[in-house]
Amino acid sequence: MVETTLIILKPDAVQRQLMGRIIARFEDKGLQVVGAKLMRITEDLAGKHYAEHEGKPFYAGLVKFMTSNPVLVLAIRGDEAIEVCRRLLGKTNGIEADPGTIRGDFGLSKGYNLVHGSDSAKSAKRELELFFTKDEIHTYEQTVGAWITE
Ligand code: YYY
Ligand code: MG
Repeated sequence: MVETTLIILKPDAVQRQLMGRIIARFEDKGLQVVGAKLMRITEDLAGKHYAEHEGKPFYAGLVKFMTSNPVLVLAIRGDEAIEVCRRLLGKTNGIEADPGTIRGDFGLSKGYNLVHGSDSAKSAKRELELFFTKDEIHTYEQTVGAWITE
């Protein structure tokens, strides 16, 4: 099923100039970028986005990190995009993430782990609505798509 998911290239990815290489991972896989925005996340938005983690020991540091510098927010579309993107990201902790994944290839940290990806259809819908208006998500035909999914 074709899905759209929210990906955030976190402040460490922007600072480390890894944006192009990380976007290439999704494009190489055959997924389509349908929304993109460089922005500064406010404390309010970070709180809404990470509401499920409120009260956990890492929460304050996480909000501080996510609001500390600009991020690149992406809407990514494709067949089973939510699950496929989560697998492309790898495990939360860069030390445990498999080589070949974004977190496994570029980081050694749990907190500074470069990318966020929605973890379910429900999360994807909620998070896309937090970061994008409807007219910021672009549907466009990609003719090469016929050669990626049968
Ligand atoms: O979905 P994912 O990003 O892989 O992990 P979550 O468990 O949802 O945690 C969100 C975010 O919080 C994670 O990407 C890094 C940070 N974090 C942390 O700093 N320390 C932890 N013990 C757990 C998560
Ligand atoms: Mg999560």
